[in-house]
Amino acid sequence: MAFEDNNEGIESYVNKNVSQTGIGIANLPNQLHKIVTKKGTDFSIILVGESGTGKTTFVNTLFTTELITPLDDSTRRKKQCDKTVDINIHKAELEEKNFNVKLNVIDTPGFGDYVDNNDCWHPIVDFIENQYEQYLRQEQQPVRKGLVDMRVHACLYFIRPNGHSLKPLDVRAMKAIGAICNLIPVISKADSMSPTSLKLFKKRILDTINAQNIRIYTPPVESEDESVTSRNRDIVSAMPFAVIGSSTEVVAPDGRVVKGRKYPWGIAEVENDEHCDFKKLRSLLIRSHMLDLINSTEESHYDAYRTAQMKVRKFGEAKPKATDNKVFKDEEEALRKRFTEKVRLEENRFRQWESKLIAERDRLNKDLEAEHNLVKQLEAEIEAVQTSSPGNRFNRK
Ligand SMILES: Nc1nc2c(ncn2[C@@H]2O[C@H](COP(=O)(O)OP(=O)(O)OP(=O)(O)O)[C@@H](O)[C@H]2O)c(=O)[nH]1
Ligand SMILES: [Mg+2]
Repeated sequence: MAFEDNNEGIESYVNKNVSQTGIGIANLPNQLHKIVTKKGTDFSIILVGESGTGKTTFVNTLFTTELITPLDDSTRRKKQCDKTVDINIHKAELEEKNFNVKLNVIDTPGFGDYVDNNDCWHPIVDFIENQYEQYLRQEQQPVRKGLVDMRVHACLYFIRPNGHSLKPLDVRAMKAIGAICNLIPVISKADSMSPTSLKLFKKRILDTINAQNIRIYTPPVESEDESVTSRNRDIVSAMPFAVIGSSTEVVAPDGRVVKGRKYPWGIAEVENDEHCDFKKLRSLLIRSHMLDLINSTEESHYDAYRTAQMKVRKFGEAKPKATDNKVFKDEEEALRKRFTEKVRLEENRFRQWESKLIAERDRLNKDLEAEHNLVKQLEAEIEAVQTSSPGNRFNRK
């Protein structure tokens, strides 16, 4: 049965039997002491990274099926006018040797595509927190059977293989996302770099991650089994994972048919540890550390969210809107006070100015009246002088 993808929201589950060789989820019951095999588990991965970094190709390679339809390269950047990051959820139910995984792959096309990418990771952070919130609300219901668990267990952050280091956008987005879920940095298109420059690039990225205090997922290494410990060491030492994505089969010089990319100079193999870390990342995600990703989400990230919410909310109370936020309210109140104070001061200044003007007008009016009276008086005097004068021709008869 073919997978469907849905650009508008959640779609119904599609049953899928993974290819005969399988992808390794059958190993999960060995790790899962707590999760009942029959019930299976929910597992959600979010893909973040700039357009064209190879997110879709990687996921389709990982699950050996076209889980997400890739965009046409010629139209990839045409949706820049939308100005928002899309959140597309692709659901699939994977079955392998009677073990079920309800897989949710959350794709985020549009990330970092615009001229102004300020805060473009906010919808992603909101999405992750909303899943915690929805789970929290369900947990608080009297009947908790059939909980829908869409909590994100891993965020694969795709880094463009530019050879320098993380871009400021990457640093800010990774900081915000790493603080709330298991962040796994991934260098895409490893075949576009030489082994030496890839090594240097990885080092620079790790240095930036440390310098900027970005929290990334660090898988537990120690185990009672020495071979497991050594495999885990191998996985950790490869971080940040450099991957090659390709669902195409090519023929290697020695005749093997492998997943890879064919170049005039040779073949870049997906599942070859000499060429990239695909196998290590796949192992971490769906073979060796799926349980740890699920547990750390539950015990660390979700628990931190739950604790933070319980400090500011009563039991069963809805999550406050951004505008109900106490900090926001305090700021609004302070702003209102400042505004009122400013208006009051301006009003006072205006009133003083007005009364000054009135006083000045009154003073001028009084002066005018006095001048007017003086003129009248002088006129009367002139008239008196004229009538009483002997030379006045009107007095001669
Ligand atoms: N050389 C090389 N090209 C790759 C690799 N992975 C993907 N590509 C190519 O890169 C282009 C983009 O790949 P997508 O998987 O569609 O990228 P995306 O990150 O999903 O892009 P958006 O959906 O636009 O966000 C395609 O032409 C792929 O064939 C890789 O490992 N190496
Ligand atoms: Mg894509």
